[in-house]
Amino acid sequence: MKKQYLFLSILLVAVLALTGCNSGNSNEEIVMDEPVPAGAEDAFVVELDFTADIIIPATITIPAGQQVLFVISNSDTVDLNEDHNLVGPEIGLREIIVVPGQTVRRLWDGYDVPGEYRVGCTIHPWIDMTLIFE
Ligand SMILES: [Cu+2]
Repeated sequence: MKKQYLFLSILLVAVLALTGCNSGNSNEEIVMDEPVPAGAEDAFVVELDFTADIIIPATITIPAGQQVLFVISNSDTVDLNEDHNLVGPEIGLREIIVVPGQTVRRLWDGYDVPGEYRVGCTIHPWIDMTLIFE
C-alpha cells in the first residue's frame, strides 16, 4: 500500500513538472495578431470577438461540412482582462485560447450534422454563443 502511494506521488510530481514546462513553452509562442494559416483559401470565415460579458455575435450560421477559418479577437483588455477560450465538445471543436488584445486565426474542419450547437468559454461559463450548421 505504501509503495503505491510513493509511486503515485512520484507520478504526480512528474506530471506537474511536465505541464509546467509545456505552459512555459506555449507562453513564448503567443502571436498577438496571427497570420492567416495556409490552406484557408476556401474556408468559411467566422469572425468573433470576446468582450468581458459576451461573444459578438451571439449566433452565426455556417454551411454544414465546410471548413471554417475562425478569426477570434479578445477585446476584453479592461473589465476582466483575462484569457478567453472557445470550446465546443459537442461538435469536436477543441479549445482555442485568446489572450487579452490578441487576434487568432485558426482553421477548423467544421461540422456536418445540421443543427444548433452551443459553444463557449470554459473559463467563464456564462459567456457563450450558438453556431447553426445548415
Ligand atoms: Cu472567457
